[in-house]
Amino acid sequence: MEIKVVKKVLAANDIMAEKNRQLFAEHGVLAVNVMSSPGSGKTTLLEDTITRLVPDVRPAVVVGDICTTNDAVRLARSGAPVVQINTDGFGGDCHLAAHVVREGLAGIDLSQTDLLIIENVGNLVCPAEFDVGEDLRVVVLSVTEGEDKPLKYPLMFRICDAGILSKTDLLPYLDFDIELAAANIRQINPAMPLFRLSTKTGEGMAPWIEWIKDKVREKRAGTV
Ligand SMILES: Nc1nc2c(ncn2[C@@H]2O[C@H](COP(=O)(O)OP(=O)(O)OP(=O)(O)O)[C@@H](O)[C@H]2O)c(=O)[nH]1
Ligand SMILES: [Mg+2]
Repeated sequence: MEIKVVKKVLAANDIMAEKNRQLFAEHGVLAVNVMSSPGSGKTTLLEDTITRLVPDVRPAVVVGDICTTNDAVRLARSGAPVVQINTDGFGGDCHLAAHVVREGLAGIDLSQTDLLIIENVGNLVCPAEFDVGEDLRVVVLSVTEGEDKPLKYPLMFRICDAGILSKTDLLPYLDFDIELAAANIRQINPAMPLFRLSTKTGEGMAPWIEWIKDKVREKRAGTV
């Protein structure tokens, strides 16, 4: 009985995700869902990414957290339109569901947007299970989290289209084996492009920015 209820929830989510996907397609907007554990550096990466993309690309952000508008305040400094979603009001969900993203979209003019970034709630498990209608999924793993996380939380790494190994400036101070982490990710998802970067030093940011710009171009051309 309980399984039926869960299936029903996921089926309802999939229907709304498809509606979101259609909306993004109508506007030629590339939607990217950025996911990770809490604190791996999503917002910091997005602040830097937006600054580097403007004015070639017009980004907007829907950001999910259980509580606070901290991330929206940080992201809004870039000048991009930002909508904060707090899941605290409806049970403190540990992920963004498709209908929740849809509500957030009411605050964004998609006709003036090329790239919609969805910063999901910090969690390496639940967000992987909810399609929100995105074109691409990106997982961020920081070098302070341990090389084994892709093996322990494989679904997230399996469903993503790109991976980011963040905070590489900290490597000299840690025992983290970045080659082992990359190999573990490849074990789960052999074809996934991997970007190693630090927002603190800017090292490794350029290939990531080029990748995103290429995807925006592909979306405009209708090939994503
Ligand atoms: N050394 C270093 N610290 C970083 C880097 N990127 C982010 N941080 C720090 O990591 C901490 C968490 O960064 P956030 O960007 O807030 O992480 P987040 O993934 O958005 O966190 P949640 O939204 O709460 O899940 C902050 O103190 C950042 O300054 C980096 O490249 N190097
Ligand atoms: Mg954040």
